Amino acid sequence: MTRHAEDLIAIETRLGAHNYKPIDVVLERGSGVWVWDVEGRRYLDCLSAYSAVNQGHCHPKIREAMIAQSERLTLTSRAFRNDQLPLFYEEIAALTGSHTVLPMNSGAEAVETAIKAVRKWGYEVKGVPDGTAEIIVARENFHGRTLGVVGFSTDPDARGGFGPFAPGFVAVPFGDADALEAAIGPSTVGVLLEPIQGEAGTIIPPPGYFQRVRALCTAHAITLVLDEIQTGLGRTGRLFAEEHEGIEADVTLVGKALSGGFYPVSAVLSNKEVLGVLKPGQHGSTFGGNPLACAIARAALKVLVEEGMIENADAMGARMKAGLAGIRSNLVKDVRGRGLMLAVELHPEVGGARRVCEALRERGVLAKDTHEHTIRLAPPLVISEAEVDLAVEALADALRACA
Ligand code: IF1
Repeated sequence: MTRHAEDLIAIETRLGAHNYKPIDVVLERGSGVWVWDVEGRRYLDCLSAYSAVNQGHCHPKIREAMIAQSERLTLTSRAFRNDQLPLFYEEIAALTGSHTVLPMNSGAEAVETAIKAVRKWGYEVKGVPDGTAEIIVARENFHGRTLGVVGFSTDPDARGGFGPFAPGFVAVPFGDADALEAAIGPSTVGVLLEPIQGEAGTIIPPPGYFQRVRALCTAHAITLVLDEIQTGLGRTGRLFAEEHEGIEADVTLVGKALSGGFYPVSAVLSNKEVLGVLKPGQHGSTFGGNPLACAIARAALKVLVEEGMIENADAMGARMKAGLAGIRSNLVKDVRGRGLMLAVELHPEVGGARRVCEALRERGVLAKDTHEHTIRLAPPLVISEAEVDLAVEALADALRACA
């Protein structure tokens, strides 16, 4: 007996914690850029699970790798070695030019790992007095939901009611290199930034910002950590968003699309100096680096590169951005983004991006509002020209309906 959407939603409402307010579409199947709800309606997914399914839903080659590995070995813990982890290391290091890799599961865990490593590096290598390490972050940041991470959020919803929090973080306006410079002190060990702020509304910093941040970090012996959990792995039309800025981070965080959406896999990519401070017993995770995760991540990276998804994101992103910019609607205030990480910001008096997302859903396109006035558009990187045009037309029509 199949259960209807209303029944399933009612169960969720009755039994689940209400820490989300999803659009009321109950999905049961996905393939490439398409997802289907329990009533058999098809939608073009323009969220990609917040960029975790860059490779498209249920990519057959990743699925194959997952099934094959699940028939052999799934979990050993790091008490023993497994035959997939070294190959994952080898392949991700070659692809990204990293010297040391530390595998975790969720994005927030990768962020926590980086904070721990950078602090320890600060004490042991930089020589900062014990217990004083400071990390500079950006206002309106989003790096996950753990206590350590929400402690340096500036979003009242993300942090309100959850304190007390760990000290050692300083928040400065994103995109303002002078403010960042002014915040540097003798105990500054790290700077942690998103290359493009996602949750804040797809905020691209002014040209030259990251070049100055990079130079400041180098001059003051500060570790530059870029959270590429959302922007990385092809989303912006490059392997990493840092390439748009012509800089290289000291530590890069990846997650989400590292598994193509099959399984939580994240990693800290770094030079030897920073991750080198972690010695046996000082950090770990039961599931981090397990053979199933590694086999999935290897396949996810392979298809991303071999199937030209990064180049496609660049080309289709340009097409989509031009299409969005061409929408004639006085509701639209701004269209911005890089590659397939795009956003349409509405004039505040329109009455909310949520309404437009509901109208989009009725037109067979799924997108998510953020910060009330912004609609995020981030389809899987395998999207075609015709599908880009379809999404743009649906948005134009939804905006007409909401006008
Ligand atoms: C949710 C947002 C996106 C991230 C960056 C780390 C993490 C994320 C740059 C943590 C996670 C998510 C989590 C998801 C919503 C989502 C999100 F709207 F909240 F901001 F993508 F835009 N760094 N982002 O974007 O990774 O621990 O979740 O694996 O529902 O909270 P995680």
